[in-house]
Amino acid sequence: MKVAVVGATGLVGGEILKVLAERNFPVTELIPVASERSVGKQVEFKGKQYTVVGFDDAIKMKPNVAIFSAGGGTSLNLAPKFAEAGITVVDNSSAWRMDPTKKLVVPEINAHTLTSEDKIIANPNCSTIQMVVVMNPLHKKYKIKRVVVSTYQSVTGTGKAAVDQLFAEREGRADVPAVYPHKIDLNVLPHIDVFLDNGYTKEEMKMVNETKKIMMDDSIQVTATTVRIPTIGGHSESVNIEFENDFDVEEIKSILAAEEGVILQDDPKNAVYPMPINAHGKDEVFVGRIRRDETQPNTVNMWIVADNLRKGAATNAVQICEALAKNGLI
Ligand code: A2P
Ligand code: 11C
Repeated sequence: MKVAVVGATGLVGGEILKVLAERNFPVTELIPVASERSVGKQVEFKGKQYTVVGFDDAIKMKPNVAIFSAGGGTSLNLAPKFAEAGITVVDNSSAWRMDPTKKLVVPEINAHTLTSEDKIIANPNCSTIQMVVVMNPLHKKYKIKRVVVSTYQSVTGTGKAAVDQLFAEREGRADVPAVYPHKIDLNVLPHIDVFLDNGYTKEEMKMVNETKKIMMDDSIQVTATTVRIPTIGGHSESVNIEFENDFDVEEIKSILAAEEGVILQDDPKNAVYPMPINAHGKDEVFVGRIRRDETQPNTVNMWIVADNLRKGAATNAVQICEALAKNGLI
C-alpha cells in the first residue's frame, strides 16, 4: 500500500509515522509531504530515511491513501486535489468534519458506514474522540441525555510551536515567538481555538457538534468548557453524563473495562486514576474516578485521559486506514 503523510514534519505527522510502523500497516512505499520550505528534508520511517516531497509530486506518485495533518487551510485546498486523482484522504483537520457529504469516523463506533464513495474521510477533534470512545458503549446501554464536559488540554494539541513556547518560558528564554495570547507555563487558558459569536470557542462547539454526528444521535446534548494547561502528555476531561435510564456504577466500570481501546484505571484509594503523564505515547483511552453524581438522578461523573496525538489524532487516522484496507476500499 502506498501511503502519503501530508504534514509529515509536524507533531501529528511524526506520530502517524510511528503508529504506521508500530501497527505494521502494510506500507510498501511511504511518501512524506510537507510545505515547500521542508521539501528535500528527511524523515525517518522504520529506521530508513525518506525525502519530503511537495504535494504535486505526491499526487503524481498515486498513493492509495493520504493521511493529512497539515491544518484546515491546507486540507481545504489540497484534499480535493488528491481525491480528484482517486486518492482516498483521511483528514485530521476540522475542515470537512461537519460537511454533510463527509463521514466523521471513530472506527470503534462507525467504521461500518464507510463505502467506496468516501474519498475524503474526516478524523474528529482529539478532545471529542476520547470522550465518545468512552460514552458510546454507555449510550447503547443507558441512553445519554446530556453531557457537561470541562477539558484540560495539552499544548501538543496546538503543534510544535506551542511546545516550544512552553519550554522556552520554563527555561526563561525569550527567543521563541508566542503562539498563545498569554503565558502558558504556570498558567491555565480557558481559550482553545477562536471565540464564536455565542461566547463559546470553536473547540467547545466541536465537542458539541461532532459528538452528535459520530454517535449518530442529535438528541445528545453537550455543553463544554475547553481549557489549555501546561502539559504535553495528553488531554484530560472531567465528564458529567446524565442518562435516560438508571445504572449501576460497578456495571459501568465493567462495561468500560471490556471496551476495546479503553483502559479502566479506577482505584482512587491507591491513587490510581488516569493522568496524562501515563497516557503519553499510548493508543488507548484511560478512564477512572467513576462515581455517581449525588445531586441528580441517573447521572455519573468520570475522568477521561488520552494522548491527543495518538487516539486523538494519529492512531484514530491509522485505524481508519486499517478499516478501509480491511474492507477493500483502498
Ligand atoms: P512544514 O514543517 O513544512 O511547515 P505542526 O502542527 O506540528 O506545526 O505541523 C504542521 C504540519 O503541516 C507540518 O508538517 C507542516 O509542514 C505542514 N504544512 C503546513 N502547511 C502546509 C502546506 N501548505 N502543504 C503541506 N504541508 C503543510
Ligand atoms: C487542541 N483539539 O488541542 C485541538 C487540536 O480541530 O483538529 C486539534 C484541532 C482540530 O488544540
